[in-house]
Amino acid sequence: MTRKHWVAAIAVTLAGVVAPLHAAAILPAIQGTVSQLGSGGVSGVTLNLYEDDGDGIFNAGDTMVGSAAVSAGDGSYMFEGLNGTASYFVERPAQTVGSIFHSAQVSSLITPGAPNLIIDNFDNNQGVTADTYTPIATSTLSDPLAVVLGVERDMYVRLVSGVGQVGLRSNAFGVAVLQYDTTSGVVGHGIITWDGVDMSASPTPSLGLGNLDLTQGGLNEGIVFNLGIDATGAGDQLHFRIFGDDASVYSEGIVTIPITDGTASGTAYLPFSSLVGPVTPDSVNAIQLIMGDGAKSVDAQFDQIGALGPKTQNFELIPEPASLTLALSALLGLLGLRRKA
Ligand SMILES: [Ca+2]
Ligand SMILES: [Ca+2]
Ligand SMILES: [Ca+2]
Repeated sequence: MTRKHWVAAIAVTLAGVVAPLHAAAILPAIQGTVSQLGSGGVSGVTLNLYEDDGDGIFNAGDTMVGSAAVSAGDGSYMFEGLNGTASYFVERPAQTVGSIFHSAQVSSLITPGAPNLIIDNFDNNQGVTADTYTPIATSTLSDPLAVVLGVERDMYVRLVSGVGQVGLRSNAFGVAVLQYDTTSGVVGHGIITWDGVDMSASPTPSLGLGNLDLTQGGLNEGIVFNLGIDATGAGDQLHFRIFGDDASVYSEGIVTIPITDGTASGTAYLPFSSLVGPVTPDSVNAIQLIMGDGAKSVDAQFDQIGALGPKTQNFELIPEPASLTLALSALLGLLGLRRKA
């Protein structure tokens, strides 16, 4: 084994060190730990965050975001409240730590708004329309090839008042979004349910998600929505519900839909800590998204919905060549002794 291989082997082992748990981050977030070969977390290390200019490469076009972070006593750091549609690099600039100089290290491209667990990305065709003559309409679609939690998406729409239509359509124009709209003067109500394969779009969900852990063992701390509504729907809210072992008991969080040109170009985050009710996100058997109460002539779009947590980026301080040679000499010396034994 060459010297280089020894260094690689040691680095791989230490990269498996898990970052300590923190208080819930303001999502989207990037967190991690700065550690050193042979010891634990290192405090006082400066880290910079750069937003990529869109080429995916760390270069002069990228913009430093905010002020630098400094690793805490346990070596941890965090950048939070980031832009969910942007991608970033974390740079540990060249600096002297203790009495040892370390040249710069830069992370790979990180997209902190990307979900770890996708509930739905609405990339298959499904649609349902209620009108004055048929005020309630439903649709249920099982699709093992689609990215839909529990394989099946159930749609329910109801025309509450007015003369016209209420519709829910997924991937209607060859664009992988969910479209919710009501015609002029119509108040409507829409419910999307993910409750496993029950072939029923009843507003009362079945409980078929198999005690799903939306947190993925603590990795995720909330739900990310990519969505938007046009100005006539200003103030319209989305209700997100999770159910456990009882179809009449849920926890709920409310998201105000960002105003866009009506496309899903906005983002919103719902921390699990803001859900109100007895159902916890680590054991979920049904999920519902409820929209449309109140506003008239709504034109809203929803893109990917999923669970996310802070992305982790750890740094390991590697000794510079002068001190590296010393460390390797010591290691190879040990190896030599072992071989003789
Ligand atoms: Ca760049
Ligand atoms: Ca279902
Ligand atoms: Ca159902």
